[in-house]
Amino acid sequence: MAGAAALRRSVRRIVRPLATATALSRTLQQPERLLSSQASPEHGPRGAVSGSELGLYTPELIRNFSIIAHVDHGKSTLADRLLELTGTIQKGHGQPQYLDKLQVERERGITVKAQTATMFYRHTSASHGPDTPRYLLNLIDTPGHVDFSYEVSRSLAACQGALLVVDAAQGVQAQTIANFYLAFESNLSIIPVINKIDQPTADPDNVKDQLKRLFDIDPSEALLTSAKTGKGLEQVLPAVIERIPSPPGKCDSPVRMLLLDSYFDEYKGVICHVAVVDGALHKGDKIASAATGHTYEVQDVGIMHPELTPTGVLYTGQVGYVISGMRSTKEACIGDTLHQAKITVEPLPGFKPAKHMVFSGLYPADGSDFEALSHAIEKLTCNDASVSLTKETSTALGMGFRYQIFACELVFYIVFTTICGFLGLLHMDVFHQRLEQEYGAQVISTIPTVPYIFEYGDGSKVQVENPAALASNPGKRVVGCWEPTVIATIIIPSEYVGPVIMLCSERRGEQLEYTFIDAQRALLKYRLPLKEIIVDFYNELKGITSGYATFDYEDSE
Ligand SMILES: Nc1nc2c(ncn2[C@@H]2O[C@H](COP(=O)(O)OP(=O)(O)OP(=O)(O)O)[C@@H](O)[C@H]2O)c(=O)[nH]1
Ligand SMILES: [Mg+2]
Repeated sequence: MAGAAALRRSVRRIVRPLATATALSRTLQQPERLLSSQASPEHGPRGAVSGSELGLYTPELIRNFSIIAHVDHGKSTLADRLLELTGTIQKGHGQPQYLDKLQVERERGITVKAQTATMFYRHTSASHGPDTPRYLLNLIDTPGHVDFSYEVSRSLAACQGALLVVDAAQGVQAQTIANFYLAFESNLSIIPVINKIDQPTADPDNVKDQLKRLFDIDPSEALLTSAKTGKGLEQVLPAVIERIPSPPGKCDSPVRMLLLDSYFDEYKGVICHVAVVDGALHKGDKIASAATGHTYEVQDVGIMHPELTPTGVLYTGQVGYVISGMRSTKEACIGDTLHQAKITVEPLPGFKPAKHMVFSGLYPADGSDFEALSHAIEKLTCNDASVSLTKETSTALGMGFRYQIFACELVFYIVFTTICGFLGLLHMDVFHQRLEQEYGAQVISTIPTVPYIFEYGDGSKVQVENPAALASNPGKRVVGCWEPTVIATIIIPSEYVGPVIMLCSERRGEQLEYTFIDAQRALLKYRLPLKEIIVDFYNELKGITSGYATFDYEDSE
């Protein structure tokens, strides 16, 4: 963990000057319809927003922010309240955690996919008098579970700030730390929000101490809220406007945008989520992909308000969607730079590719259904690009994808297996559930394995996910073998430290850190072989700590 001095140096708490004179004068030109939309939500569900209205929101009047936290600390509920407060959705309409749209999210009560929503908000500050400026705010609700931290890091690339939500009763947990550092390393302005203050066991002062001790966050910066009762919520959006910088970017340059996410819609085709960094994107424009060089014509463009809302244009600093006739999500490389066709632009930094931690073979529950399963897997991976697919064949008997070959009067079964790489066990579980619910495919999967790397005497290396894939007689000597390891962060009440240290030692763990984050709770960091944690480590950890442990891990490379 970075030292307090480094943190102090780097944790930026940017208190933005209120809107500049230019921004204010532009705001005053806004039509009355726009100025009044907060009170009477004409930008309600599916409320139309025209391109000329959008054009009034210059970068000084835009704020892009994510909501990040440990699992269940109330991110999606807070997002609901902010959407209601701005009239983007109607209070009491729709389901709680509105942005959790997948069936699997609703059933499990967790977010697995980051979701963007654009809101319009009039900032009523005493310094503005009656001429209160309106702002365009892009909120990204992110998942809290460790398996989906890739979603968080992608979301943060479209933001200049983040609301770091912490449960007032549970305090800082393992993913609070992981997500804080993701935001911190992306140089975002971080606004701490201590949520669930309505709970009888809430102890906001203790949480403030933890934030100070762990992240050097000044206690006076923390906002105290209850997303359930609505208490304290009125401070959130003013803080977003005042403390988060507006997006940088050149309005008069050719369009350049970052491709954040994509999914396939049966009727509309591939829908890309983009953050416009420079210039403006209009319907009918010709754009090109920096990764593939392919060119496309923009057929539809708009914002998520909170559903797809066509505007015909997106301006510098805005986040929205583009439909451009891509036939498959494979053409929409996440992290790619899309830009005006026929010109050369500097590609944006993009993202590190998702790292697959767990591999498992998928078989149809009904052995004859392999084609349907193959089709379902292909379709689902169009909407979850973080799953890797490898087709494997072997001549063992099995229930997998089978074809009969008659030769020399013997019957061989060739087993066709789809080996899928997942970001973690929950990701694997969610993928299975989505296959079943969205595509009606019943699957059986093999016990998850991790990839091993073997090095031969001639210097060549091979990575295998399945021991059977390693040639038994390769004709050269194996001189080295590596297994993947992770850095695990565990937060536990101090009385459980002994059993947890014992568990980590049994699992071949190497202790890296042991500190106390307050009088009652300890933080342990271990380097652990990935193989030791993928099947039952978390269950055992929960068992020996009466459910109190929180656990997060990241690839140790
Ligand atoms: N008492 C109380 N409960 C809350 C509050 N905010 C959220 N909750 C509850 O906490 C639970 C989790 O809320 P979510 O909004 O789904 O949490 P989340 O952080 O989005 O969860 P993930 O996306 O799965 O990480 C739900 O049962 C909410 O009703 C609050 O301020 N007070
Ligand atoms: Mg959520």
